[in-house]
Amino acid sequence: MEESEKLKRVVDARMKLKARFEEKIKLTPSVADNKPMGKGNPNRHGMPVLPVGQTITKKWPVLDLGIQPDISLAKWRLVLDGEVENPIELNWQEFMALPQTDDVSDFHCVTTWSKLDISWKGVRLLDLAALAQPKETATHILCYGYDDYTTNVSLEETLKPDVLLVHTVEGKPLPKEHGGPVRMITPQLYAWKGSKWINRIEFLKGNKLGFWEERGYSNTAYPWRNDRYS
Ligand SMILES: Nc1nc2c(c(=O)[nH]1)N[C@H]1C(S)=C(S)[C@@H](COP(=O)(O)O)O[C@H]1N2
Ligand SMILES: [Mo]
Repeated sequence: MEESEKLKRVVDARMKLKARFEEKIKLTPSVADNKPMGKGNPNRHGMPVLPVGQTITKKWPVLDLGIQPDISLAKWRLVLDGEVENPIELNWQEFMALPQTDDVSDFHCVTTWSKLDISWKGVRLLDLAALAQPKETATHILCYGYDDYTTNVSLEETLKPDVLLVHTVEGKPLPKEHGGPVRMITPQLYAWKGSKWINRIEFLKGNKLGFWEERGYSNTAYPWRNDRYS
C-alpha cells in the first residue's frame, strides 16, 4: 500500500471514532468537569483504575501513521530549541550520560485501550528542559518524530516528573514499533501526546497544533476528564 493511502486510512478510522465519542461525551457531561484531582498512585490520582471509556489490554497495540522509521543509534539526534536560552542537540552518548529515571506508569490511548503498570527507563523532560532553559515566554512544546508526526503539550504538563523520554521498557531496549530508540511518554495525558521516534522538542511562545490536534483532538487530553476531542 502507498504511504499516503495508509495515512488516509489511519486518519479516516480516527475521525470515525472521534464522531462516535463526541456523541457519547454529550450524554455524560459530568465526566468532563474541572474537579481537582486528589492524591493517589502517580498517574491515577486516587481515581478508579481506569478512566471512563477505557478498557484494559494486556497486549500492547501499535499505533502509527503507517511508517515506522528506522533510526540507528549512530544517526539518532535530539534537538531542543525555540523559546529557550540555550538550544541543544544531543547524540545518543550525550543523552545516555544524563541522569536516568525509572518509573512505572499507565498508558491510555484515545482509541479506548489502556495498558497499566508499564516499567520505563529514560530521561526526564524536566532534566532536559533544565539544560535548554525555557524562556519566561515559553508556554508549550511541539514535539517532532522522525516520521514527521507532531504533537503539542503545555509546559506545565511537560514538566511533570513522570514525563520521560524513554529508551527502555520492562528492562529491554524500546522496540522500533513502539518508537525506539527513544520516545516520549505522558502518563497523565492520552498517549498520542508522547511522540515516538522523537527527534525535536520545540519550545513555543503560545500554542501550535500538532498532527491530531489539527484534526480535532484535544489540546489538553486529560484521560481522567474524558477530554478526547475539542
Ligand atoms: N511519532 C509518532 N508518535 C506517536 C504516534 C505516531 O503515529 N507517530 N502515535 C501516537 C498514538 S495515537 C499513540 S496511542 C501512541 C501509541 O504508542 P504505541 O504504538 O507504542 O502503542 O503513540 C503516539 N505517538
Ligand atoms: Mo492513540
